[in-house]
Amino acid sequence: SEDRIRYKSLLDKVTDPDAACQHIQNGTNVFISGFTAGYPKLIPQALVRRAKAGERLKINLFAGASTGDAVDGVLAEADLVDWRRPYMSNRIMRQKINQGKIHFKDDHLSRLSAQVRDGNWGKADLAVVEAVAITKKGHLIPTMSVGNTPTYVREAEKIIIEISAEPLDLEGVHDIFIPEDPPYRMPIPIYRASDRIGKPFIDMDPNKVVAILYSREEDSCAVFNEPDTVSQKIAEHILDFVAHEIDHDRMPPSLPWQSGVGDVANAVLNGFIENKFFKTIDLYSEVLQDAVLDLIDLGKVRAASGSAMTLSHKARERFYKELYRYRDKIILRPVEISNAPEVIRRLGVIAINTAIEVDIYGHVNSTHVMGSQMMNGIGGSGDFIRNGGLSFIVTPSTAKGGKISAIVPMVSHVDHSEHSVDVVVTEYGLVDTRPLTPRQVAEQVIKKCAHPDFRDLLWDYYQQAIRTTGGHEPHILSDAFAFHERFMATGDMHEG
Ligand code: 0RQ
Repeated sequence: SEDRIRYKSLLDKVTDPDAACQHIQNGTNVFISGFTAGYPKLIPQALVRRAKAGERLKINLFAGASTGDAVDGVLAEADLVDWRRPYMSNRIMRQKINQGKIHFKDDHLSRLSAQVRDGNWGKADLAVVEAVAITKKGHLIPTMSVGNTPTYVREAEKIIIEISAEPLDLEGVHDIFIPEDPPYRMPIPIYRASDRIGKPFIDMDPNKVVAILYSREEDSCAVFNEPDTVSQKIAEHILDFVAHEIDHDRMPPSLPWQSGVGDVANAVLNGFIENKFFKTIDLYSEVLQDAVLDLIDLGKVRAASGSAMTLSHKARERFYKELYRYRDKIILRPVEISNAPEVIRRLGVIAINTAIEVDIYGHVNSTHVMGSQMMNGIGGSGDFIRNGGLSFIVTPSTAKGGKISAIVPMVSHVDHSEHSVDVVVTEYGLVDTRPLTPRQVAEQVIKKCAHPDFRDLLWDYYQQAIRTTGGHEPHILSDAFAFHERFMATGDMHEG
């Protein structure tokens, strides 16, 4: 245990979860580590035990982004959460947010740490963080994510640490840098995805530590499916397009890539494996998934920068076994750095993010099903789409077994606008909107991206809008949501 807690005087803070959990009361603002991975697991379980024993309490829960069922799932189920920020992706939590039982506000992930430092989220009562070790000087070595943890640890009045059994070799993977706050902010000095600008640990005042727990719990990350044909086709369109642009000297060959969450994102990265055109790539992304390890093994990755690693169980074992080899290539940063608009713009990141629906003019809904029901949140998609050098929006052309068209006349909720989106892609094809007027975008998106089943309906709407209303982006306001209304009435966006 002394190789994990090297700051000796903290050894007597080691306790059990139920005792540590007493630092949480009704209304406590709890700021946890975790960004798809690296979240605390013992304290949430202890809270659930208290709820089950009949105690009535609710906390305000702030993380880096989504966490596992072991946090968001169990806490939501036990009605322990009043407020939750930011991004989440748990089914039960989503239900309670949509019922108005959990308060949720969706923020751009890049902005959170600064907002917390400003005090906009309320007092940072307690940070609960997972770490592989506490250094001799009392600093923290995080686990598989960084997220907002550096700021949470700096701002919190009290700190509880869950010491994980993950390999100590993780030391050196992280690059921790907290920028100054405006108006005194200096440039964030990242000029290449591979640049390291900070320290390999999170600065911590050991006097704030109130409890330390030993944990053998593991992250349970969403397992990504093997790419299906739809995802593979979308990935092919993207790689062919970028190769073509590079070939025609319209972009440099070395821009770093960001690939969002989910199956399409993984398929794009898998696409590099066989691809002959792209020899080596840089990743300046948010979450690094399984495919990154394959690409490193093939010598195809120069640097992979992100805020977290979301690995399947199998990939995680492989990563841990040969960390000494992967460690040189992988850099985990605070999310305010991985997603920093300044850096994304400077590096000219090629950004690939998934939409729920896209409209004929290229506006994007990433978050709300049928305009009302929160799915997960905007996450980092806005950070990357708005600031990337080339921004792809991808979606399968249909959802729910073909009953829903992901290309609609007007999006029922807007997260990203036509001004930020460069290229729209489905399995049927791709439209580069940059040289086109909105009317040209509409024509091409309907012809190339929409599912053949929905092309006539979309075309009729568009033609009628031109005839009746006209304008720069013709719309018939009373008809713009007919697709959605039909689905809500009949369970199908097709007509009759
Ligand atoms: O629901 O499983 O209940 O059927 O949405 O859809 O197709 O599994 O795709 O997992 O990639 O999620 C946009 C939600 C896509 C995600 C979204 C339903 C569909 C299914 C999931 P079911 P898929 P994905 C930051 C990256 C925002 C944040 C972001 C997301 C479920 O990618 O949250 O980009 N993005 N972060 O059936 C109704 C439609 C639908 C629909 C899909 N049109 N109508 N339901 N669904 N389309 C940057 C990083 O670097 C990480």
